[in-house]
Amino acid sequence: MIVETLGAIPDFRWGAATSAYQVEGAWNEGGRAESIWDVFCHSGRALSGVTGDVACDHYHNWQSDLGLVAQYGFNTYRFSISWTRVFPFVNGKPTPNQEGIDFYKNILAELQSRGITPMVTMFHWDLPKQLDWRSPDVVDHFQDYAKFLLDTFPEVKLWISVNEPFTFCLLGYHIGIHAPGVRSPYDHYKCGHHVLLAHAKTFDMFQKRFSSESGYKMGAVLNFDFPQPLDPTNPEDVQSVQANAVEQIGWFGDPLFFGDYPKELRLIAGDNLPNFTAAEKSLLLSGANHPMSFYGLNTYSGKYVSAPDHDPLHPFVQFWKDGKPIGERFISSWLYGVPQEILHHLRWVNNRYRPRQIYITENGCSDPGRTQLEYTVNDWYRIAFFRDYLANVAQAVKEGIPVQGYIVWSLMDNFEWADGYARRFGITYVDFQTQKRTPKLSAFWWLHLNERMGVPSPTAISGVDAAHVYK
Ligand code: PNW
Repeated sequence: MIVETLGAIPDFRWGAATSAYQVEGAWNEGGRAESIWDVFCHSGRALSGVTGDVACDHYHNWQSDLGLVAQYGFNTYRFSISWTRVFPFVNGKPTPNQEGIDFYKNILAELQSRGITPMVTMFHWDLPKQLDWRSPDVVDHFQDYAKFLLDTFPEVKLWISVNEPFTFCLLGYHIGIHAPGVRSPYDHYKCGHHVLLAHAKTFDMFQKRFSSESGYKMGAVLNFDFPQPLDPTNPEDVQSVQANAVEQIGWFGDPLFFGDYPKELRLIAGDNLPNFTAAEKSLLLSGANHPMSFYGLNTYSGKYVSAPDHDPLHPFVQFWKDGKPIGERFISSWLYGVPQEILHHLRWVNNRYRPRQIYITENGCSDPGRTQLEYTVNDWYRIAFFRDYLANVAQAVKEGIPVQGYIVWSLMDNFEWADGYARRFGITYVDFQTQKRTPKLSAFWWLHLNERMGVPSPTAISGVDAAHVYK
């Protein structure tokens, strides 16, 4: 069903993803300035005090890393641009940095020569250390940066404004386990407010510049792990599923598609949830209910929700029931494989917002246990994860949901934020001592699937072709 259904969709994007801070390293090379993640890690706040200073050293290995994308048969590569590499603050003023620009120009040229479409994220969490998402001036800074990117990289047609605001606002400004490490009761709402305005202003600028026929598209990436009611016969537990989706997806989706926050979120957050001015509301609505060319959907796990206090608005989240986990357990504490959640998730987003198109911009898993090479390269569990999630994506497509792409997280093992290097999401194993890359079994599976799917084979250059990975 996967091949018949998804393989039949014209111009479907099959890809693998990375993000700048997680793979590049070279934190102080080529005129790159510091981001909030440099500051956070240098103060020892990621797991075991590790940093992204070197990570996968992709800054020096980019060419062979792009070779992997081609070898695995993908037609799309999703990556992010490091804001502080291309547009750092110099003497207090954001200034283009030619060396940084050249780094991405080379990547884009290589992708083009291999026939791989770039999908570029403007912001994947590495904010310049001079900025703070709680402060209103970040909105104009983001827009200036976005305009600079559109001017500088006209060869990129698929853009993502922001990646997972739910995660970086919550973990960065409320729970404090991500940069900038702020622990506060309500600051995540300020962060979210400015992210929403930053996307809306940027998309408005984008739409005025590129007609919908031009092939240029911009989306925002929202993430959620769709729950099941702990007790499906209890109406309050059932209601808490809806409440949880509204509070997490609706926090961002409702202002963008409907012009304001969901009323449920206001009930929870009260005056701590900022208000949009009339001008901001009309900006939000100026997209005529289409505030993005595509909805970028990231998803990983399942979970149970319940309303033990008879209050579905404050659901209780758990992963176990009757002594059994909800799905296959992975080493990331929040990750349980529940393939049908992606179908429920897609249905919910499609019913509520009717986006023009949906790209699954991230889906994947870490390992169930041991992370040594001998064990993890035989990642049959990752193959099963992809297979079962994709079957549910195919079902969504059969139901008429406009899914237009599926991007694997991740092309290779990398710096997994607060979890450092102890969680490996790659389809390529990375030895962080030697920087050697080893394709995992799942990479071979993807090559096979991409071939069966009829994904046009990306051009092999430098004498490297798909057969190379079998050696
Ligand atoms: C996403 N959580 O992050 C990001 O977009 C990626 O950069 C990341 O590597 C990937 O998912 C895997 O984690 C998340 O704690 C980070 O629930 C943490 C959480 C969720 C998503």
